[in-house]
Amino acid sequence: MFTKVADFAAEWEQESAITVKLLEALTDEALNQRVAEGHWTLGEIAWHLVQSINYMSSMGLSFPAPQAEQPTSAAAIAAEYRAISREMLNAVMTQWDDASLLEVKEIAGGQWRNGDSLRLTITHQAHHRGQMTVLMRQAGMKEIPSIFG
Ligand code: NI
Repeated sequence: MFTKVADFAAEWEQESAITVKLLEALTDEALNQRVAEGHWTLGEIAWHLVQSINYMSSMGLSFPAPQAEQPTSAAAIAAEYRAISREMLNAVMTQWDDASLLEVKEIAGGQWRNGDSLRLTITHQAHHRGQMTVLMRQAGMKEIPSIFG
């Protein structure tokens, strides 16, 4: 978990920049690539990344929500991500201090310290980025940014 806002801020800057790179490489054609019949499309996973950041508002952070509907273009999803990832970071830096990270919130029946939630936000995003790069290959995309080499 994170115990210092500054540590989260530094890591979020790096991690969200990687996600931006990936989302900006997405093509509209690739958005419909599915994991498997009945499972998410690449576009849905990309949009899920935006919405999962918005979920941080349930930890008591206040920042603007993304648009309600999933955008139809890859560029619009990337733009929503760029906005909300910046807004969330700004909210953490201005509305929380290091002590806030130790506060516990009840989420889905579990007890979560805010510092745990911030850590999970980063891990969760990395998990879905991995899915996205596979789907981007399956969609025939040639230009896929390298993530961690
Ligand atoms: Ni998820």
